[in-house]
Amino acid sequence: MERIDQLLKAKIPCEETGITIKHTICDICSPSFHCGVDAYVKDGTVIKIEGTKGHPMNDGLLCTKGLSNRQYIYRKDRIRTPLKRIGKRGEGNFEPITWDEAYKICAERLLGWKEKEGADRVLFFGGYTKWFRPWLHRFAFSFGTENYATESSTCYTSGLMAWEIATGKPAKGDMAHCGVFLGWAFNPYHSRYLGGKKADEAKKRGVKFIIVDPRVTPAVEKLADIHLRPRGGTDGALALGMANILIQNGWIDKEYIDRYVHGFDAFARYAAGFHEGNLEALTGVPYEQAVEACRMIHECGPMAINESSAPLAHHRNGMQNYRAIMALSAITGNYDRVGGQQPADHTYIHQCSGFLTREKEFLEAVRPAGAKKPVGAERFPLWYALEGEAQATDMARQILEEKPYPIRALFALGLNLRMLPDTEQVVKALEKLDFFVDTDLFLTDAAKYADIVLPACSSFERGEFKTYPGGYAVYTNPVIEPLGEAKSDAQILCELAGVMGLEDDLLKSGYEDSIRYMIQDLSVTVEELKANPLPTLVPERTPYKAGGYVRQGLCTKSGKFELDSCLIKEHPEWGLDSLPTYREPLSQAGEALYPFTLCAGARIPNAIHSRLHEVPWVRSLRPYPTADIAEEDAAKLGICDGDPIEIFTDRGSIHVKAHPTARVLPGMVHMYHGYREANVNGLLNGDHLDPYSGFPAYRSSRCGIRKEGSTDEADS
Ligand SMILES: Nc1nc2c(c(=O)[nH]1)N[C@H]1C(S)=C(S)[C@@H](COP(=O)(O)OP(=O)(O)OC[C@H]3O[C@@H](n4cnc5c(=O)[nH]c(N)nc54)[C@H](O)[C@@H]3O)O[C@H]1N2
Ligand SMILES: Nc1nc2c(c(=O)[nH]1)N[C@H]1C(S)=C(S)[C@@H](COP(=O)(O)OP(=O)(O)OC[C@H]3O[C@@H](n4cnc5c(=O)[nH]c(N)nc54)[C@H](O)[C@@H]3O)O[C@H]1N2
Ligand SMILES: [Mo]
Repeated sequence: MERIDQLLKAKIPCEETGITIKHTICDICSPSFHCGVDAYVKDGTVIKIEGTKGHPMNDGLLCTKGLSNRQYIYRKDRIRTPLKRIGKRGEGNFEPITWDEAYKICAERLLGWKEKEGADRVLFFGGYTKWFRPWLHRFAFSFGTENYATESSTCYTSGLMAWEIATGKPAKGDMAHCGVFLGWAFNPYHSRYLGGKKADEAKKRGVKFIIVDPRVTPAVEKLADIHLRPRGGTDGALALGMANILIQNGWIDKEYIDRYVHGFDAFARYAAGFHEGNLEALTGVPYEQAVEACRMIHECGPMAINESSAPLAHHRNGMQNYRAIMALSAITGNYDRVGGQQPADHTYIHQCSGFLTREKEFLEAVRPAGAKKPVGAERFPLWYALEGEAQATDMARQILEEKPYPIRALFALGLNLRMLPDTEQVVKALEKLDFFVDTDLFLTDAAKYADIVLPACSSFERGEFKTYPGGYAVYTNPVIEPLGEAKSDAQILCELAGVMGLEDDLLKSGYEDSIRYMIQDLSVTVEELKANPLPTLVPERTPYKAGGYVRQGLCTKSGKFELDSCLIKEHPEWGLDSLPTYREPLSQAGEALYPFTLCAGARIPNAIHSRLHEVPWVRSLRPYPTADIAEEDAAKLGICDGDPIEIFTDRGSIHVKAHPTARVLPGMVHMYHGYREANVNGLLNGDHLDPYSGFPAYRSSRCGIRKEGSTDEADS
């Protein structure tokens, strides 16, 4: 045994031990990370993993989640064959069938609805795994519909939309060269450990940090020179107040504004409504502290801002709040400069890697003419105008109400029942469908509602193209055979396209040929990428050129950074504001019964959505679904650490353990999502949505709490 350990340490593949070390990536987080993994394989089984040294992303490191890969890929509930439902929906009774049978049933049912009522009756959905998206999207298009929705209906896209409105492109904060970092909703130590490492380095270099977070987090403790603690979802008011302070004090870049910013005067007039007299009442942040933060922005620039993918967006005014925050970058002249906010095109699946692929062309070449507007397009017109796809938060409603038209079938890859708000409504919708296919690694609760379940394989079992910031691309090789009869999602889609006879030769030619198509403008080939176990630097990468984009004229209607959106102004029928206006996160209704604000979803290091709750190693780090509440609130309600408590809303209640802590603001309850036995999304209202983006207000709902066994209502 000792000898094997030595050999493992020395990384010597040895005939005696029969162990080989192969390189792959961890797909537990998605999509930007995908850390390099060394898999130690013996007799076709992964027996140990380590981070890959020299990998440009993680250079040997892995987080708690990544280190649990072995238990994740060998989870007991892995599906090993295609399954056909023989019991009632949701019961979980299935019989194994062959791939041929499964494909035949899918083809008949999907084509059946297409012939009977049209291709738009089928909705295609992809969960948090993003790697298969171009193929699922192209499949939907070639099938004849724009009804393609993903989990990005609740993640990141809201911020992306805000950038698109303002500048026509995504943007990233240049932490490596900034003087002050505005870490708005920034706690990478729990959500992006590699980002945490970069923040540590910046801190050592002397970068000033302003952290804006209702909680006291590791980022606050390790980094913050100033910690602003707004109540959740009041960020728009705080940002507008800060804009006003910057403007009043002349801490802005007038010349830059005159040249490159559109709508400044209207914005300044609106921001003037957020001032010394109301800022603290609106946000909870003392005015003087906001002034100090603005002074720091003025004195210590350039300023980079955290690009938040979730907590800012998860409020009913989320996208507008985001716009107000990025306005700070424009008025201080920090957009498109070294150490500021830098425009960057997406290379491939939401990653800005510094070179272009033909991902967009891969899709647009087959966009169906004459397709009906997809799910959610009517209700969230700005979403549709900017994203051109279905908004998943409207999926259950449309299935149930059949308005503007019915959805008969759902073809899903990785649908998690507990991702969207109002689980009961989602379940009702799944029950109503005529035909539902789910593809997953595991027999999840959502899969139990499916007619056909298809077994997907993990990143260890497939070859996958991926790009990284800094100009890198990689094409992994499988390190083990797929478990049972599992296949890669892309392979499933390409094969099903063949069985269904879709007129799409490129899709039918398979994943690898599609990648060849998408990287045809690059001088690296699939073969070269596959032969390199580490990511390859792509020669076509182009370095960032400061100021190039603003000087050339932005891809917005005005050609400038739009504080006042021309696009929104052109569409009064949308009923949306062209300025980044502010609205309170919660209405007063229900305050007496539900006096607390529920923030559902701040990341915990050992869980990722629904994926890891069933994985013993990571689960053991926080074994029980636990809610963080303020010590003051706990004391008032007689709640001690570890006490069972009930969190309740007008939708129902869940039972969890209490964790009173000084880290959270009084009046707030923080609870992570995805637990089967304590599903916080079941408590949320499916109509509490941001009208601009369609995003759910996961992070601000009214709730009550009480100690189990107590009969008192929680009136604090
Ligand atoms: N361990 C782990 N890592 C993850 C994930 C996971 O589930 N687990 N999920 C991945 C995904 S899909 C995403 S989108 C990212 C999200 O990544 P992050 O945005 O970093 O995630 P959060 O931890 O939700 O939010 C960051 C901080 O925002 C604060 N916050 C919450 N609400 C508000 C608010 O209204 N205003 C302000 N100013 N701050 C607020 C929280 O207290 C938290 O400290 O994480 C990714 N990484
Ligand atoms: N309350 C609350 N809800 C939230 C959030 C929150 O902050 N609070 N965050 C939202 C955000 S930001 C996000 S990104 C979403 C997360 O979105 P979800 O889609 O809920 O994420 P997961 O649970 O990680 O994954 C979905 C499913 O994909 C399966 N899967 C994993 N790998 C593969 C694969 O390679 N192929 C296939 N076919 N399936 C696979 C998993 O087993 C799982 O069943 O949740 C959103 N929901
Ligand atoms: Mo996300």
